[in-house]
Amino acid sequence: MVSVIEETKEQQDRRMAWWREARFGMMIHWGLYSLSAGMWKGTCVLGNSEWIQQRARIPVKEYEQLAKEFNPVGFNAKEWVQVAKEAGMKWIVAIAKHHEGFCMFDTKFTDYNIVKATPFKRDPLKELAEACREEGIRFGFYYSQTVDWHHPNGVGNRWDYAPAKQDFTKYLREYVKPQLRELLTNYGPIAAIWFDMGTPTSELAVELKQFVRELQPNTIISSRIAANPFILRRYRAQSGRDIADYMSMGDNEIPEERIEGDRETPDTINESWAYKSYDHNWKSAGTLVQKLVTTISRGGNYLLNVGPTAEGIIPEPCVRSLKGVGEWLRVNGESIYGATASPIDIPPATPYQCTAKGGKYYIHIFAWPWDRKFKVSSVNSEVKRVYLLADPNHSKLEFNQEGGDVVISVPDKAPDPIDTVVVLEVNK
Ligand code: JFZ
Repeated sequence: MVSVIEETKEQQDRRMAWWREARFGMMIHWGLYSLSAGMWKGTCVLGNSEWIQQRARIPVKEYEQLAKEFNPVGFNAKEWVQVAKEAGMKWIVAIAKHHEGFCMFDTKFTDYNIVKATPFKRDPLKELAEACREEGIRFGFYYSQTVDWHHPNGVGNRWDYAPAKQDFTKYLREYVKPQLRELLTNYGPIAAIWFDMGTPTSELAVELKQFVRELQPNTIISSRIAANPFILRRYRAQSGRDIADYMSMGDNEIPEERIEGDRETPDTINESWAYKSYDHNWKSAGTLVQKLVTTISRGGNYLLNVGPTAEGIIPEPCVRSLKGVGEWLRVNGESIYGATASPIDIPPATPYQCTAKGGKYYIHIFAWPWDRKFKVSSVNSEVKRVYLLADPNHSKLEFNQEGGDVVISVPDKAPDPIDTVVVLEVNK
């Protein structure tokens, strides 16, 4: 049994402080699958486009040919970081290696990488890490530590390799760990590592965590280092929470109610993580703001994904929606950054959410009352003052509190139809 570097709660709280303040981050799914974009030999392949090799059982020899065509001349790390910054996002998690096994960084441990195998010959992870540092955005990466459809000892490719002949421990110790040493040595401070789909044994998961801690003690690790959400769901197996720094929800999963502890919801803007040429089901800025607020109101961070094209362009509908989220956050960011889960009970399907910080309850109104009277229930503190967050003068709104019910006199029209924030200053 590998011994783990023990850490006190105070030490972990110090390490998690930026993450608990940040609340809203960007994930970037980009790889050879961005070139196939959900199509193979002219046929649509259903599901997440980053899963196309598995969905279409594409032999490695065939799939590898994509690298020869991958040349994202439109890629500009500064522009991507600017999109995140203007959206109000505080950290970026970019794909280093996804299940396809193709490495989006310069590595000595395989030639199946963007510098050696493509006409592009640049290291986008290096450029993104640099651009993030310049803009004060924290940088992290996604690394598929178990599922690898290219590597002979990786998990998941049963159409080229016979599982019985595969040696996962050899793959982890002679390939994964050496690559993690490159990633945790050559790209500056790594704020977070997003492992995925779990590690076959908790011993190996602990070994991996120990290895990361030795190289970068402050890096934040998600529960998908140990837990495979699919298996987790079926067998209620160990959650990986004890090995990791926070619990990763399932994809696009926002909990129905408030849950204690550090957790994160990864979400897509359309219905695929990677670029999918025919998936135009883009979420609007309004929908994204309400999902962000609801996630935080229930105790989580919101990690929102973009899937750039093979040319290196973030699709315009994504940029537009993210711009709208940024505009809302420039007015209402106080109710999000560093805010905690709702201190008041909010039954599901209630047209408002609540976040809290420093003796203030931020009531996020998604549906404005027709009668200028807005009621908030289960307010478990005495309310001293009520005002609109967007009102620079914070002029007080009339209200009446009877027990836990607070009825507020609000303006005729909603100052913000997406989410108007009314602040309740309460006695602690
Ligand atoms: C995984 C990846 O397979 C997928 O390609 C993407 O990278 C996503 C962020 O993570 O997919 C999952 C992982 C977990 C669940 C669903 C999809 N889950 O818990 O339901």
